[in-house]
Amino acid sequence: MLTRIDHIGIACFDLDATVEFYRATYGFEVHHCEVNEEQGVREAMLRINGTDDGGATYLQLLEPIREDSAVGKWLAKNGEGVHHVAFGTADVDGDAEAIRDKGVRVLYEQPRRGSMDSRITFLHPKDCHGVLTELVTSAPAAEEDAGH
Ligand code: V0V
Ligand code: CO
Repeated sequence: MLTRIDHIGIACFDLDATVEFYRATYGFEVHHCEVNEEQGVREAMLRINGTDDGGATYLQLLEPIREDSAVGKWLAKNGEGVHHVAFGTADVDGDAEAIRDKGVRVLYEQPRRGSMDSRITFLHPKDCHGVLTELVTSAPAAEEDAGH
């Protein structure tokens, strides 16, 4: 079950400048920063608020590290802006399967590694009324699942 918004992914050309904009304008601080080689991004998570399932809601600022990455291609075509919306779930595997059964293209056969050791998958934007949609199980929720 999708229970919350985990993050909004925002594509930018210059991560440091964009981080500074969010800090100076709204007071949002960087909670976590990493390079995800597989996804071709350098990213910063700005934590907006915690949630009662141990997760949180973030803004995810994304700078491509390769022109041919998903974010690099998107930026070249569209410029900076909102790139994807991510819903949080305790069970990304089950929810992805259920959504696939409804005829929506799930881009990965198995969830892959996301920010902060989360497990993520994506739904094709053309099947979601133009919105690239991500499903996320955060690391604490993933550990609880494994313990059950
Ligand atoms: C592409 N399209 C989009 C879109 N990206 N529409 C809405 N939002 C987006 N972000 C549209 C595009 O305008 C085209 O429509 C069509 O889809 C095909 O796009 P394309 O430019 O030919 O590109 P493709 O097909 O090579 O790739 C598109 C997909 C790709 C969605 C398949 O971007 C992908 O695999 N994305 C998932 C991975 C990802 O985005 N990683 C970066 C975030 P027209 O022009 O034909 O009408 S990593 C992340 O979020 C992490 C690590 C995390 O949260 O932890
Ligand atoms: Co994301």
